[in-house]
Amino acid sequence: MNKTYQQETIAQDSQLLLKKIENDAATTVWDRYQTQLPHCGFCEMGLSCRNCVMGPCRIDPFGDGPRQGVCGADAEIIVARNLGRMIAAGAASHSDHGRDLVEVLAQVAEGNGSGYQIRDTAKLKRLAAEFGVTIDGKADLLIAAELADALQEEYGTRRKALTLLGRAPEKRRKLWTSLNITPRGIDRETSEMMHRTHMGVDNDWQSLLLHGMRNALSDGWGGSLIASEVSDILFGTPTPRPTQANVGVLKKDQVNIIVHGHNPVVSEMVLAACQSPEMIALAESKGAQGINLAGVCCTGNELLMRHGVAMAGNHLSTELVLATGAVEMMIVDYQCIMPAISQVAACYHTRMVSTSDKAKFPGMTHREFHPLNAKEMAVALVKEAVENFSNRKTVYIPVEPVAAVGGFSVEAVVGALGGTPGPLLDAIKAGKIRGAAGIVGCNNPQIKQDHGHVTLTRRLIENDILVVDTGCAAVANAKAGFKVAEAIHLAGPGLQEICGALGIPPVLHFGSCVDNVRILVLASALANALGVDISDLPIAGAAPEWYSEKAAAIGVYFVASGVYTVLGPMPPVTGSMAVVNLLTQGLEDIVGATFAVEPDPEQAAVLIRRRIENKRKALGLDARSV
Ligand code: BF8
Ligand code: SF4
Repeated sequence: MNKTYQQETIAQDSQLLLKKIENDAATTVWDRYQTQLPHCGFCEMGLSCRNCVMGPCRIDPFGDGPRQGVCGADAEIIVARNLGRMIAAGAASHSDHGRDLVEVLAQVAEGNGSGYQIRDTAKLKRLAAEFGVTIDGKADLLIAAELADALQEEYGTRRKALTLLGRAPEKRRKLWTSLNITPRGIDRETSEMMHRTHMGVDNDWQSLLLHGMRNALSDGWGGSLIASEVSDILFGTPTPRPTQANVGVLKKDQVNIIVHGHNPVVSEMVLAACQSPEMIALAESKGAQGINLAGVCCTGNELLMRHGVAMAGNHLSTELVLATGAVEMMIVDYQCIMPAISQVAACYHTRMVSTSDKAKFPGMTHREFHPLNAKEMAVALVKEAVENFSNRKTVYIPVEPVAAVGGFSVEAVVGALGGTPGPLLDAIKAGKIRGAAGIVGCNNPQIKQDHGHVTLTRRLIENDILVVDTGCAAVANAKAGFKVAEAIHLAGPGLQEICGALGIPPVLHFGSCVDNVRILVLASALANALGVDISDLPIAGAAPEWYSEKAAAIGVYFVASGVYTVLGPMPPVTGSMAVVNLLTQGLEDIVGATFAVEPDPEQAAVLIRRRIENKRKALGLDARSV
């Protein structure tokens, strides 16, 4: 009973709440993880297949068991097909999220978007121009209508290339053309992956993996990029603003509402309702001091980026925040919401509400949001949450929140630099900043919560590598206190000097997981300014604690775009050494970047530093030995 939970997580709030949950006799993701051990070795290696009903089949990699499935698929084919389907699921998730935003944009344009509006008309016009929509003399809503139409077409376009590839460096685009992996319609690439991986279609593991890159690129330069851009148009392009992180952002004397999921369409409306004078007055009439909205996971990141809304936790904290007994309501949209979460909520007074027709959960009340009803629905939910305040029992908020700054869109970063990426390039050329790393992705109970993110980030910034982060990695780094200007004392002397002069932290919050495209767009801008390819830049990516299919898609579009990427957890590919060798070595000659897998963040930092110094050397810049 004296367990300290230091093996499960480095986050103090999580350790204390795990203890509380143990006393409350609820179970968490960590308990369920233990019940699954040992994991199936065939599945871990990617060697099991259930793509048809002649199976399921598995390949025995070591013993005298089968080397082929019933259809004859061998280890290479099965591993490549399984990886392909992971990428397809991830690309589909981001892209469908993007499509939902485009539909809201279309409704706003038609005058049906009650409560939604165009917040960034400059970006609306920029994106419209990229899609060939004429903007001169047109009203904003007409531009929005034509842009929404063009974006909807982009999902199923018959054209040979996605429009937003125009932002990628020319060398990269030529490379994609020569490899025949230029992404076409967003839906097409995912649909084609499902086709290729059906029994009896693509049985060449290399061509399957090439299509995996094409499918992932349709996410990174298509679905996710549309999601990020349209979110900015509808809700505003982020600018730096102060916020706070960890479970201490919950307030003992206020009604606490948590939003969980990914799509800002619901959470933005909930925020507006929480800020309405009527709702605040209602809360006060119930004895609360106000209404406190906080986020978890990526819908939290969306609100944090645009409004400074505080972040209660990342993926592995989503159940724990409920154990505070301080949450009146959790409102979810979709993705990364564990179906067991209502079981934890049932131990407390928290109301659980699902909002999307495509994401329903056991133990949740379903209230469907549409652009037409969103405003009223959000008010009704907030009212219900306020009324639930009186049902609170014991409240346990065991920590104080940590200060952070969020909101670093590419526009904000370039703005802070004086309007061009030039000063950043100068700092890189002068060696004050050695390079940059994107640290992204999830938590995973296989890895001590936040340990991978925080350790890797610490080592990189102390070696003068600027870190930009997204998703649950970004929340881990906020909880660790890396995201305030004062954190520059943790950085090496060069990074300290540059960040100090600009008044920015050494770790920049770039947003949610779809916002990984902001990293691609910034990398492209740097490469274009230098007249080189993305793969020539002293940059790297890392997903130290990834778990999801979406993270697989992100990793693959990073690598296919030329960004060397270090994964913490091993993907299920070790059943085929041919696939492993291609992903970790062969891709260097094909797309100029590879994956590495390194669960130890100290070693991952060495790999990234080495990569960055090698790229500096190749560019003729000074290089340190690592
Ligand atoms: O899209 S980082 S656990 S919350 S998948 Fe999920 Fe992973 Fe978090 Fe955001 Ni991204
Ligand atoms: Fe077995 Fe082949 Fe069917 Fe997969 S596709 S389950 S390997 S028969």
